[in-house]
Amino acid sequence: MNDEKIEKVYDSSAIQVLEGLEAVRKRPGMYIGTTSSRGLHHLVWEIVDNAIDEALAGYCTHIEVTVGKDNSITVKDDGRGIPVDIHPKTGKSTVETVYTVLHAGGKFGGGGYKVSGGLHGVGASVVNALSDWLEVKVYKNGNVYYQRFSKGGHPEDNLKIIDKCDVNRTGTTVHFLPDDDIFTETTVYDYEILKTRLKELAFLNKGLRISLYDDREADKKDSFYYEGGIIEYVQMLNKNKNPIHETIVYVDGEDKDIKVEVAFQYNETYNSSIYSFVNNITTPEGGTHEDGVRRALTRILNKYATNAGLLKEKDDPLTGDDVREGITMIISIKHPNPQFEGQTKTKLGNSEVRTISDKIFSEALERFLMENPDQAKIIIDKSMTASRARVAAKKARELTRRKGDLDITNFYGKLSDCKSKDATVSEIFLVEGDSAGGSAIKGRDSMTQAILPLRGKILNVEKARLDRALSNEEIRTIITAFGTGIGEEFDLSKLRYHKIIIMTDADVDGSHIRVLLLTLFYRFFKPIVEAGHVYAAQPPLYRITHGKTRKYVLDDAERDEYLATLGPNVRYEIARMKGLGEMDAEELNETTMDINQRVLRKITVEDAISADEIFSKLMGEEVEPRREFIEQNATYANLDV
Ligand code: 1YM
Repeated sequence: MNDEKIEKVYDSSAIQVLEGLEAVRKRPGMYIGTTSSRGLHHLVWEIVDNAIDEALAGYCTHIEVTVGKDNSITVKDDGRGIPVDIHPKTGKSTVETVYTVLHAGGKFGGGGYKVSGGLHGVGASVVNALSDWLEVKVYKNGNVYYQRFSKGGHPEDNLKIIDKCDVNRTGTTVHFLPDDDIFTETTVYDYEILKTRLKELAFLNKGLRISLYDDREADKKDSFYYEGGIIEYVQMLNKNKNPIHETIVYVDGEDKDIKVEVAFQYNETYNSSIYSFVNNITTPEGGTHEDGVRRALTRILNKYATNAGLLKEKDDPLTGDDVREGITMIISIKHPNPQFEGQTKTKLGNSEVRTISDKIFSEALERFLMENPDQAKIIIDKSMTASRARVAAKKARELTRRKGDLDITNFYGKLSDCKSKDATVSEIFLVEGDSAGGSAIKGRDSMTQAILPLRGKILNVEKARLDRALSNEEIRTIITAFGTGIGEEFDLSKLRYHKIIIMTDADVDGSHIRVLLLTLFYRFFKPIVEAGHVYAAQPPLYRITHGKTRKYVLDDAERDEYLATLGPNVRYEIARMKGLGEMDAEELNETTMDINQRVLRKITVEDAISADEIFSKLMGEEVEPRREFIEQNATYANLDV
């Protein structure tokens, strides 16, 4: 009785704090975006961000992340340790304040800005709110300080000294278990997701060691340390792309508290792979940091080429596309107050950054070109070849655009279009082989389903420039059918089918064709993939017949699951399905095309850098990386990143 009264009287501030965390538990999506697997991993990034900030401040050299047997997460750093003194505003230790007050992050403690932080950079208290329990240990002043919170961030006790340690030892260790009342979909951590991002963070923060351990599996660990930072990042990305000059150009500068780092190197391919980051967060939509660097690249290469007499007066100036052909570039800036805009809030808006990144990059680039005339010439030659090819491609493109020049009879002979002109309900099936194509035409719903049988080989566009791609019959047909145009004229709103469905056999040839098509889409129609219009049909592997019922299942697991539901006395028959070409129209419709029964797999590009790496590995010149990849990913499932 008495106890209860005391608590109510003097602990009202604590109650307010807990209400704050309660709000996070009520609407977790507001704070971490989603409670799916992505949200679960987001908890790790929030804690790692605080350790990265400590590294950026110059105090932390090693961050260790461990996945526990119970899928708990431990993040450990060797920084200064979160301050343990009483915080003037809350009357609690700073540790407790950081872990129980919403948005506590950089507002507390002295000086230094918080530069890292994800899209929902909301900090440690949110992780605490969404955890079953969370423990913080701080090594500082020769003491080990400890505090534990449970069920949504309730402190079990005050911050206490539990042990002594070497006076020179400092750091913070946070251990937490995500709450399965919140993460109802999954509480299992994916090692590969953690590994990919931690590796990226190590590339972006040179000299910082980041280690990952997995207690769920013996000897599973990785450690990342890049002395050269983004230089080594470019080196890795270009590994399978045959660089055409020796030096990876590196630029590092700072102006008005904004740090700009750029690294690039040209390779033999015809693609441009430019990846930009702000405060360690990827900015796939680009923004002012990218604009400044691109602008400077075009201007300086034109200036140098003209002065060096490589580009003559009669020549067209090099365009942005020309100078970006075959470039691999990382742009990483650190900004104390970034403003994000764009559809997915991943585009940097701060206008002052355009001038700053232009200035820092152009001065360094000019110096590099002056000091390395041999490499400068290689780069200018590459851009000038691109320029000539662009003119040729324009002519070829006009062929696909101007109906008069396209072999219409041939085109319509190939495409069996659907009757509907409403793109949102229209689908196009790209079908491997003529005989499957024939069955698909008979088995389709002609109102909404168009069929394009693919006869010839699809050209590998990883090894061909736009002009050559456009001379390929199959590719021209696909472009014409899609309706969007290509290159500078590409217009997503003109897409004639909102579902593009790749229908190939479940064998090696089938996956080869699928990879070729995906490479084509990824390199030439990326927005179509990004907008989620591309699917892979999944023909079933088995047909199970019992009585009058026919059931199609995708794989062994689904077969076993279904058979288990039949009971012991049911007589059934299992047939392994043939290739697409051997199915008749009815079978094909029933199993792969009927919108009420079929299973489609959406192809997404979650992570452009991984996709780029995978395509260059799979489709590039080098045979060894391709063999390695195929051996490691025999089922190809991983490409659906
Ligand atoms: C495993 C997670 O949180 N490390 C960490 C956090 C902080 C500091 C050091 C720190 C910051 C400052 C001064 C400062 C934080 N401190 C605060 C706050 N690792 C992890 N390491 N001294 C230590 O920013 O001035 C928030 S995070 F607010 F207390 F300063």
